[in-house]
Amino acid sequence: MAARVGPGTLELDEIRRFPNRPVRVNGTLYWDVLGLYGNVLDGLRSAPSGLASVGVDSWAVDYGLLDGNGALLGNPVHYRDSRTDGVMERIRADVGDDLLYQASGLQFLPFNTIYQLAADDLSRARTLLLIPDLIAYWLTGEIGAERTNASTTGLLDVHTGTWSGDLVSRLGLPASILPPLRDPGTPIGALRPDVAAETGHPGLEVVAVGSHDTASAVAAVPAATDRFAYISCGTWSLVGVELDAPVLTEASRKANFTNEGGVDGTVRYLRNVMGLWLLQECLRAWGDPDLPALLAEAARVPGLRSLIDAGDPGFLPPGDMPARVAAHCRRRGLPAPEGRAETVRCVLDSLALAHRAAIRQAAALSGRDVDVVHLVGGGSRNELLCQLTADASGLPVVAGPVEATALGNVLAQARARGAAGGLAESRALVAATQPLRRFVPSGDAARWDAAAALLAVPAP
Ligand code: LRH
Repeated sequence: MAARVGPGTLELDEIRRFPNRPVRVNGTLYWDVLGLYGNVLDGLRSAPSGLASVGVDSWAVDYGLLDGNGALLGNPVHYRDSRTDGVMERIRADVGDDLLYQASGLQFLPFNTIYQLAADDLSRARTLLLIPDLIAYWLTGEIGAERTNASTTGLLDVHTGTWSGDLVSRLGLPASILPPLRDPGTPIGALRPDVAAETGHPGLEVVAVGSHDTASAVAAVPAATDRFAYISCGTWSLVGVELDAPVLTEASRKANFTNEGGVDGTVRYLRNVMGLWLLQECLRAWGDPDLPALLAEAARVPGLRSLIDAGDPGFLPPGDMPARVAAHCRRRGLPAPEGRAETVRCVLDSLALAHRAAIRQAAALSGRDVDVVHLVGGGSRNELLCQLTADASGLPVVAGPVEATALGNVLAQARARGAAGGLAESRALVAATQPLRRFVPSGDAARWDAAAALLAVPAP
């Protein structure tokens, strides 16, 4: 994305879009990280000249390891790979939930970096770089760990914002592989001369942004006050509130809420909800049918009939999602969806219910009042999901911007150059310049309450 940012101006121009397809090799699921980097270079090559700076963000938790010469050791493994099966349970039993949560503030997800590292061979590793830091390293030659993304590893101390020596030693990890931390808005370095020559951007500076995509997305939520919940909705739905301080209570730990780092030292207090992954995997299983037509059909199907608990870890790995959705319904004694439209409706109703639960719990556990839900990211294009989320939560949903992550990324760069104001001003700029849609609850609260009560009982 190329952007133009200034007083009253915030424009994005899509330069290059490419798929990010995991590849299974010898039973392990990898990211094609060189393919991604090649596309980044192609994107830069197609970008207009005269850019002020560039920032890198990506999904969280995954990493590459470098050897002593700075070469990549093996291909980064996908967080949905099965190598972490059982690892989190073992570490939780060894170290204790209380210590893990009090130190890192992170929700328990089996793919958090700490559990991946425990399943990895670190014998030749000299440096650990999360994916955006790896791309920034290849672009500039500079090593570092951007803080918002580092907060998703499980190794960052939620109180100090520095690597937790305590956790690192308890887990027997080599502290020396953890790079120096850096904040969004700080310069990383200029493009390496060979990269500059190859892409045609001599001297272009790479600036640290909220390199966790969700941190950038939340920074671009067009909220006018602090009484908002957000749903950063794409492959995942990241649902929560923005706070000044972490919530580390036992109730919060048991509800599996996370305290991730946001830009400007804010806390992203949220839960990972399975998200549109459920739908994406259905579409993949069906050979990628026309989505708008399918959503229109799903909107006409009777709602709240077939329901799943979108938080069930059984939905994490790839593979035949329609069958897993149907089996889950049957286990609950609910009618299994028949056909594609019913399956899509089941997924979206269930996601809306998971959104509702996370919004209400985030508000209750943090004490933050919420009077509006901002749904940003690709999912904000899905009108049916936006309406169902308004209906389920009983709150107005403001949908958009679709490209919240890219906007948060460029706003962090603009702020570093004095071309944009602080978080509140940046949000006002997003609200004033980006197309947004408002969905109001349709007043069917009793049906949603009944459905929520039904799902509150765990599936057998
Ligand atoms: C969303 C996201 C999310 C993480 C997951 C691994 O893209 O970064 O915040 O939990 O990917």
